[in-house]
Amino acid sequence: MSSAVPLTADQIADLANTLPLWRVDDAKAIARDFKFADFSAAFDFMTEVAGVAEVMDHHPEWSNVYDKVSIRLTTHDTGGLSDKDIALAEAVDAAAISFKGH
Ligand code: H2B
Repeated sequence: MSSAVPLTADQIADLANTLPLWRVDDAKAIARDFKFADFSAAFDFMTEVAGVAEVMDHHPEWSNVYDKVSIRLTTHDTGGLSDKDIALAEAVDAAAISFKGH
């Protein structure tokens, strides 16, 4: 598994354009909140993301309350944002499209 490459300051400043659905948390993490039709849909979404995270060997910090899922992405190995957070965020965005009601 390739090691994570930290984002540059320019890449972090450009996240509003490259990942417009995510907010940047103190230049250290990105976060996005989801709302689904019900708990079942939320958990199905989490199951799909969990599979992607395992394949990527890059894992979200997240929480679930009934139909809501909050995801925060940061790279523990580098202590900040890396290319792996962008890749996982893109995969999360793609997974979310297939779920209605968020
Ligand atoms: N996930 C996240 N979010 N950050 C990491 O630094 C990280 C990870 N490192 N998943 C991976 C696992 C590392 O611990 C393993 C050994 O590859």
